[in-house]
Amino acid sequence: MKVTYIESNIDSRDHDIGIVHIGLGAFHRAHQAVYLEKTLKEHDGDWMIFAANIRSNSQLVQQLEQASHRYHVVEYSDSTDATVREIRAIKSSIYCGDDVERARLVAQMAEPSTRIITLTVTEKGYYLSPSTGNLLLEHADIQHDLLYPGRPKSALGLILAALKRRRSDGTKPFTVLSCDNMPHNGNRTKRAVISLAEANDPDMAMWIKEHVSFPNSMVDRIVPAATGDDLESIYVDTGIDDPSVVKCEAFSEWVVEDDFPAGRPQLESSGVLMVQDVSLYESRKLRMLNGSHSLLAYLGLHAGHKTVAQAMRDPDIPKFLQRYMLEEVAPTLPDFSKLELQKYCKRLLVRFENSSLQHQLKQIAMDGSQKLPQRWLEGLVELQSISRKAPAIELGIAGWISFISRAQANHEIIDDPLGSSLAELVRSNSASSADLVAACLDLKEIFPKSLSVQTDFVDRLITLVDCLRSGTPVQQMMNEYPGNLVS
Ligand code: CS2
Repeated sequence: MKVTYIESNIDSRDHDIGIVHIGLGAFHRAHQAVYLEKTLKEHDGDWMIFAANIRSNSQLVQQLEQASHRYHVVEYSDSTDATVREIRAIKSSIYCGDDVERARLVAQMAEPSTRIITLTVTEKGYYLSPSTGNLLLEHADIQHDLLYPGRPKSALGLILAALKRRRSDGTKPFTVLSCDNMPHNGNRTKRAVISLAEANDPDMAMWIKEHVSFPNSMVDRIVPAATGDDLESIYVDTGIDDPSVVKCEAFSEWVVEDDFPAGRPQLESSGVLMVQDVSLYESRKLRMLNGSHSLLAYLGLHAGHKTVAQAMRDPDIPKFLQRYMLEEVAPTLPDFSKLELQKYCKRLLVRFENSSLQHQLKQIAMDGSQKLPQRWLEGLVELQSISRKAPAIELGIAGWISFISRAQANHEIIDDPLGSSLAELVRSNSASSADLVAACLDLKEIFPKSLSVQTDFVDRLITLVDCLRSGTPVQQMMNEYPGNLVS
């Protein structure tokens, strides 16, 4: 393997903290922190990161502390080339396992020098109904933050507490930048924070509406969760022995709406695209990349594959993905030319083939209830409104239904915030595919009502679920559907 090593030249004594990040996972370390690393290499400025984990992983924080927050990102172009980057953009980190640590985090967020809060808390960390985008006021974590606004646990509650502090201190608000895979992620975060405030402090809600900016952004880099085996193979490939190392693909993209009243780092210099409106980039990425990923996950697992690259070696799968992207996503993206989308699709297929990543399909299959609406369902409704068929999306939905049904039958935990209700739903309806499909489509949190009343659509889904559950090879279904299998 040809390895290129890029050293960091950041001296943390030269830069103060300007960004508080919540969600110190692999994605943050391999995406935003790399952009900041590149920016700080070229420009002065107090834009180092204070990174917090509010859910899990005290071990990572300890490891980073022991290494003075120096870690490595290994970018694999393919199986022959890798670039190792030394990263020092994170100045400090915290694991918020209790109220004392959370108070420390809020204090850092309330510091006048903190001008941006960034988030990678995954879709479920926003406590929004995936289908309507409304705040889940009944959720236990939100109930907790409503009852104890001075001791919040959720990212939303922490942001609200810090904004209140800044307001009463007379400090200008920070900008809140969501870096999660949701459509209009900034607007959604704004709605979530304002809804939380409205529930017990309407005046504060109004203040946020008027004064706080929540730009939308599109983030893209494939960063699989690292396992023990990965650490071993990274060591073999690159000689890097670092417990906090992250591996990812070479490709990276970040498109951000340029609305940072409190100031921002010169992110353009590191390749970030600063734009007025991110929505085009966002739908293309969510539907083409993430939509294909979810197809790979549910149908690839069904076909017996474990990783994305393995599934891509199954000749029927890339052909099917290409059809999905060009025939079922492209018509919903009229602002891009056919050629642009063909190129984007081709590039994605190459990215998925990267066998060094060992990207587990199981990881992508997680949290389906949070992902399906923006990846497939919004597009599906748009296709239906222009009378276009969506066989790949329909097979994908059937794949998800059979995935949860298989998991329940095998007594596996369905890794999803709705996991226990999904398991219960499968338990009560598994005798008949028709009942199972009806009960799934009835899940208002996920599926728009318009779907469950279309008898043709429902019938096709029942047939597909039946075939998957009775062992019809998924490759055969990809090739036959919609031609022969159902009319
Ligand atoms: C993946 C994403 O796990 C998933 O759901 O689809 O994490 C994907 O790898 C990234 O969005 C790529 O930018």
